[in-house]
Amino acid sequence: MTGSSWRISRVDRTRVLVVPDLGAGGVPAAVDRVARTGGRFGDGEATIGARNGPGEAAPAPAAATAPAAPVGVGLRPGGVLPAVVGDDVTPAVGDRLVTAPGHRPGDPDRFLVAPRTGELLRDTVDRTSRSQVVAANVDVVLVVEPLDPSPSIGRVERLVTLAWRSGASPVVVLTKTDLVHDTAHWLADLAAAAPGVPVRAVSATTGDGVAELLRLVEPGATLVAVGRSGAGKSTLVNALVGEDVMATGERRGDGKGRHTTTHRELVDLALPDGGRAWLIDTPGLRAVGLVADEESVEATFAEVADLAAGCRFGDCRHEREPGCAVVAALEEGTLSERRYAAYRAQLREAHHAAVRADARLAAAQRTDWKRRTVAMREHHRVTGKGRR
Ligand SMILES: Nc1nc2c(ncn2[C@@H]2O[C@H](COP(=O)(O)OP(=O)(O)OP(=O)(O)O)[C@@H](O)[C@H]2O)c(=O)[nH]1
Ligand SMILES: [Mg+2]
Ligand SMILES: [Zn+2]
Repeated sequence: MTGSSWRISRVDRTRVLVVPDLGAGGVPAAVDRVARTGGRFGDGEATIGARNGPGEAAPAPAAATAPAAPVGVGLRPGGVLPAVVGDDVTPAVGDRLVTAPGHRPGDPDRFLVAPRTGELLRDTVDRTSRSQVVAANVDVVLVVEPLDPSPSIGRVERLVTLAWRSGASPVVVLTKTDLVHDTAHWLADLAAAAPGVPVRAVSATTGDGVAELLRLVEPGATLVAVGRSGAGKSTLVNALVGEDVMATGERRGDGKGRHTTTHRELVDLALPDGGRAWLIDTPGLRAVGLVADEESVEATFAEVADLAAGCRFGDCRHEREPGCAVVAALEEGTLSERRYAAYRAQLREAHHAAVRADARLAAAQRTDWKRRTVAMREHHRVTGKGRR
């Protein structure tokens, strides 16, 4: 007998809402194996998937199963849940929870967070705290950017880097094609700003391009929509799902105003071929603080990284070094000044983020050391040791 697998669909202050998981094939997932150690099964390992153990009956296809109502699971003090492996974790939307065989719903201690395959991170405004997990276990990041008002190529480049960093694949989705005349040139510009990344244009109003986008989705996949407020993320989620599952905002000409979506939410997505997938809607990002590394920046600027391979010096900074292939391309005009500047800016930011992360780590270690020193003094006071 196996336990079951769940996904976190929403995180509230004191609890998370969980829904039954769909495995790799988009069918309900069971926990293949949970190794028990002593009375707790937190020390062992769990593998999760739609695959069945030997001799087990195949689960019913998800298409035949109505999406079950979410179940509330209380959080532990500090807003954490126990993990399958290691310390308690702060849960994120998209996290997989596993339950042991014989689990009774409503028994919170029986839910354990499975190891994440990836995290979509954003930098927090408060730079002393760590970066925030926007979503966990994501396969595809939909970088949603409106065609009206005009797209910001820089914002798309930053979100694409964020996506690469998460271990997921980005897809750029240009929304509101019904409001503009010329989509073709934007499609070309954005394709050049994200080499190797699919770029699609849709209108949720007319339904244009929605079916084509849906066809890209693989059964069992987890998608997350990110982008500025008013980009049309929730409207796109509703168009893909074919039902108004998320509230959408009033359109304002200036694109400003209050954020409509205020929480992250995972919804069930029925695919045309009968499979199912997951879709996470998120609140609009005010500014995109890059939590990036050099590799994810170089994935976004793949053509610049290719050029850099031709520089005379391996540690070329592409400034004034002789034999620099990047500067040569700039002079020839095959690389644009804008693209070059954006590449340099992202690299700089990735470097600063790394330095900040190191500083945070050092600060955390100092705090821990202080705590232990205080605890040690307390101990001495109580036992009288070392106080003569
Ligand atoms: N004409 C047109 N309007 C659209 C389209 N998609 C979205 N909108 C409008 O744009 C406005 C913002 O859409 P939302 O889906 O709420 O935007 P959002 O990205 O979810 O915004 P936040 O939740 O604040 O982050 C709404 O008034 C939508 O009706 C589209 O394809 N065409
Ligand atoms: Mg929204
Ligand atoms: Zn160079």
